Amino acid sequence: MATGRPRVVTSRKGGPDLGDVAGPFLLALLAGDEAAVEELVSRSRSLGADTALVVRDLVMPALCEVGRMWTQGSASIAEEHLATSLVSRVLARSSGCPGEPAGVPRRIVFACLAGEFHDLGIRFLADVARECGWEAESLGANVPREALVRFVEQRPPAALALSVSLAGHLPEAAETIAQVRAVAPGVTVLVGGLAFREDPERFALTGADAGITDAVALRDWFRADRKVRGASPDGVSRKGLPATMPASLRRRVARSR
Ligand code: B12
Repeated sequence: MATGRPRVVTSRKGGPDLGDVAGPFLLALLAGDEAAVEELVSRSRSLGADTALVVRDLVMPALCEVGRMWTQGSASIAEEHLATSLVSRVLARSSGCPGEPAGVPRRIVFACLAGEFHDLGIRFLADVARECGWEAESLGANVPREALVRFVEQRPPAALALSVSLAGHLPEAAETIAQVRAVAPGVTVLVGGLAFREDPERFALTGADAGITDAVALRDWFRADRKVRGASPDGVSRKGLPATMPASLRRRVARSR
């Protein structure tokens, strides 16, 4: 396994306080009450929360609680599945408009490694990326290593974001990242997921460029990247494309990264 130290980006406090919404949100989720879940998410948005904050302060605590109830036998697998699919549907419907990119839009690919079925995190993170003006592609759960490496080689993104929930998948993460580096050395590799939230020291086992703890930390990483690469004051991007060019045209011209 690689032992390089990735930069670790953690979540900062701040933003609207969703404390009053969190309890009702969990209850609505457990009851499978989609209308109530939807109403609570839109209430959070009207308080000023973006997708990153909704995920960190509403969805994560609720799903952790569902997981705890599941392991204690007070929620069934069916109730866990109901909560997972409900929250995923509501968030997909309610996520904010794609943000304006700084110059040429950058592309990020999200994936879960072979054997990893916890893909809910990357579904939400793809929405966070779009709100931050990135082009996001999500390959979903259980992506075979060979297929992932070939995909990145053929269509190298600016960033590859790998999600690891189970610590047993860390060797697979390290091997995948090593192979990605061999075929696409310019790609920035990010890792995150429950395995690292349990023990941030594990970031160092992967060989990634950055370890990112949650949705808000990822949003902040995008913001920092934007500052570094923002369009120049005359509105001409680093690749010489006018920042005002329509997004669809810009995408066609600058397809690769
Ligand atoms: C839903 C769920 C499932 C669903 C997943 C559905 C889906 N499509 O994702 C299903 C039913 C498939 C499932 C299966 C299993 N699960 Co499960 N599951 C959960 C549960 C309840 C919620 C997970 C979740 O979605 N959380 C919400 C998301 C948003 O959080 P997240 O994934 O961590 O992502 C956030 C951050 O980590 C971060 N992030 C994540 N990835 C990345 C990547 C990058 C690049 C970045 C920057 C950030 C980032 O950002 C996200 C948003 O903030 C948890 C309970 C818990 N405490 O987490 C158990 C849990 C994770 N599961 C567990 C287990 C054991 C299993 C099974 C082995 C059960 C079994 N016996 O079959 C299988 C394993 C399947 C596999 N091989 O992957 C354990 C793991 C224990 C451990 N510490 O290893 C948990 C903790 C339950 C428990 N308490 O025992 N599970």
